[in-house]
Amino acid sequence: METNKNIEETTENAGEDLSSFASGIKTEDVPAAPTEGDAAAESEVASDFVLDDRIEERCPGMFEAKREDVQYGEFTHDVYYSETCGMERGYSILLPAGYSEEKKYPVLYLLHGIFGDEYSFSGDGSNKIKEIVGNMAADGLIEETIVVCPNMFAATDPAQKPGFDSVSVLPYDNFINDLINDLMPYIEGKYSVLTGRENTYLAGFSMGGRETIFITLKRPELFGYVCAISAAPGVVPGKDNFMTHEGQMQESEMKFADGATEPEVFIICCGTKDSVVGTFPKQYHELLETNGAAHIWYEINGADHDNNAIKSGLFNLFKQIAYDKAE
Ligand code: FER
Repeated sequence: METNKNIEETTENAGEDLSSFASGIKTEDVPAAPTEGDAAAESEVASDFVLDDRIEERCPGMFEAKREDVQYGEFTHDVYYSETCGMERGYSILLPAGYSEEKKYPVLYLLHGIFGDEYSFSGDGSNKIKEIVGNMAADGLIEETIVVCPNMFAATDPAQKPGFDSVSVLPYDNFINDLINDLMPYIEGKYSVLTGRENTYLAGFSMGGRETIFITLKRPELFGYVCAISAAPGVVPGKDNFMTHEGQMQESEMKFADGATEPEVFIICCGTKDSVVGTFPKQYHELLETNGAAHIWYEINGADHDNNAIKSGLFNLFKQIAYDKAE
C-alpha cells in the first residue's frame, strides 16, 4: 500500500489487508532517528525533558520506549449496549496498571481509522500507546489515564460494511450519538473515572481524526483536550482519489458556535508525507483559522499516514495536558 492508486485498488478487492487504514502504516519498532539539528534530537536524552508548551514533532524516545521500572496497563475488551445502534458493541480499554476504585482517572477516547474496529489500536504494539501514557504518568507529567478505544462504525444494520461512498461512511458520522449517549455514560458508570471536560479527552486518527473534529465542533463543552491526527477528508465538501465528499458541514460552518465553551487544547496535525489524506488536514487548519476557531496546527516532517504521526499526536496531546494542568 504505497500510493493512493494502490489503496483504491485494494478497496475493490474484498479480503485484502486494509489494516493500515485503521491504525496507520506500521513503523519500525524503534524510535525514529532524529535528524541533525532537530529539536527532538536533544529531547532523546532522557534527563533533558522540559515541560513547556512547545510542540515536539516526534515523540521523544524516552516516552515511547518500554522502561524496566514502569508498570504498564494492558488492554482488555468488553461490550456495552448501544441504544443508538440497537445492538451490543465492543470496546477495548487500557486501564492503568494498578487501576483502583479508590482513585479516579481521566479518560481519553481514541478513534481508529476507516475499516478499523475496537482492536485497531490495541492490536498494534508499534503505536506505543501503552508506553506513552504509562511513561508520562510515571514521570508525574500526567495523571494515570484510561484510554477507551471504541468501534467507530456506528451502524444500525449489523450487515452494513464501511467503504468509500457517501452511504457507507454514514455510520462513522453517527458515532457522535453512540459516543455521547451510550458509550460515555456506560464508561462513566462502570469505571472509576473523573468526569467533565477537564478530564475527558478526545483523539482520533484519519477517519477517527475527521470524526474527532466533527464531534469537537458540535459538542465542544464535553472535551477539554483534543487531537485530530492525519484527519480524513469529508468534514467539508471535497473530492479526493477515493470519493466525492458531501461534507458534514459547509466551510463557513467549520467553527465553534458563538459563545460555545471551547477546548483548552485542540490540536490538528499530519505528516508531511501523508500518502492517504495529503493536505486535507492542512485545509482544516486553514478553515479553522479563517473562521476564528482556536487550535494548534503542526506538521510532522517526513511522517506518512503512520504510527509516527500517531505517536507524535498522542505525545503532544498529553504534553499540552501536562503543561496546562501544571500552570
Ligand atoms: C477518504 C480518504 C481517506 C476517506 C477516508 C479516508 C471517507 C480514511 C483513511 C483512514 O481512515 O485511514 O476519501 O473518505
